Amino acid sequence: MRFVAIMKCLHSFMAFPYTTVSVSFLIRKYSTKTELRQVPKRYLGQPSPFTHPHLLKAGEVTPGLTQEEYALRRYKLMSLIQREFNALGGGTDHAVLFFSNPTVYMTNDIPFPFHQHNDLLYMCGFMEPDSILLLQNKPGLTLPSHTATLYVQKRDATRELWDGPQSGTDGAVALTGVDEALPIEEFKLVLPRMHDEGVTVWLDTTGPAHTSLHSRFLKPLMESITQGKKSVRPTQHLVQKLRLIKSSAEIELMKKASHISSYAFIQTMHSSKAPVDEAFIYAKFEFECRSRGANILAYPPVVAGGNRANTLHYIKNNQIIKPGEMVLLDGGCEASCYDTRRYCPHHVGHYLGMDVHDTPDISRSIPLQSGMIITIEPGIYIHDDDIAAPEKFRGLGVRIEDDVVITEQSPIILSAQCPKEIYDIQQVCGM
Ligand SMILES: [Mn+2]
Repeated sequence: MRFVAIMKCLHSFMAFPYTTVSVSFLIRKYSTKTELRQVPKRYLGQPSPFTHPHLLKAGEVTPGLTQEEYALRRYKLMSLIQREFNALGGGTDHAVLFFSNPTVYMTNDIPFPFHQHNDLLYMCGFMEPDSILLLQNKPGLTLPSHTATLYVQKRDATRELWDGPQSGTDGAVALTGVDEALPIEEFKLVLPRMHDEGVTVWLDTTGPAHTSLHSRFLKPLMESITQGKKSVRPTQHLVQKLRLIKSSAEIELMKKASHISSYAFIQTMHSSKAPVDEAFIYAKFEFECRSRGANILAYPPVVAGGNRANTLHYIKNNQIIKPGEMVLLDGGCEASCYDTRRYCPHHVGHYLGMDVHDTPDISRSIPLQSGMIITIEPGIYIHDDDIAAPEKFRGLGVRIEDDVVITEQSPIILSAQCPKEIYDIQQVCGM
């Protein structure tokens, strides 16, 4: 049995310690100072430097990413907003909103593991559901000077009994370094301010991330905005512009993640001998990733033996791989294909980051820039009933994905350690 290794799950491995690059000098330059508050000495709704010192250093919000880094992201967003708004003209009051994801339930009251909305996560690192991040200009001051307020769930003993500790307002503000954290119920108090003439509301206009928060808070706001002819502007293209270019700290995270996933591929190849159940390879790959510090596989991997590799989203992973068959192992999932060439129904690359298909609205035709991470993933897919193809190639699907950091000098190939040459794969598989 041969394996074709495809790496594309780097975004999901974000929870491990590593060296961070300080950007505090930039913060001082922009005078967006963050004063380090004492994180409460108790469990929060997410790892903190107090409870998880093996994951986070003091001042880090999420592993490897400091309060300064998050503050700089917000500063850069407000700068982009200011620039865009100057070009359009208009008032001076701005409110920028980011909604969390809701908890999604598998059945009745059993929740799936919570995944935060990536834009809110990118802007402040807060990982609890039912929360809102509000950025607004300071009264009388123009952007990018602003205040950041998190609206979070109030701590509730009954809820904590069932769902575990919550950060509360004190935990949220100390961990993330935003200016203020308030109970989510108080968000309704900010609505009257936004009702005032001249407030421009910025938010992701692609659809409600959180339907219940949306109907509680956003719908009345949007209705009043429409009536009052106040303006609503989209943020998604601005956030994607920021997320496109990775910081040194983000690149370090991706490097670490690559080492873990390359090692997981090698271990999985090494210990899988045909005949073998696709489920075994799935479980082995996940085990090897998670046991080395990976957080979670964000999407079900594709483990497709033989002709099943031609089903691009094959995730059933429940068939026996026979001796002599190839298997395609894909650590993530794919978006819809747009390239319709006969044997390569797939793009040859995309941006990579917090999402497998990161910053999807950014054109793939723009020049490469330092700090981008892209994939290069040539593939060939030949169905078993394709009589135009030589018989020996029918029922074969191969894709090899490399993940590449663009720098001012040579590119860094994050997936370099993953065996891809036929000889190397045969060695690892003991063939
Ligand atoms: Mn890919």
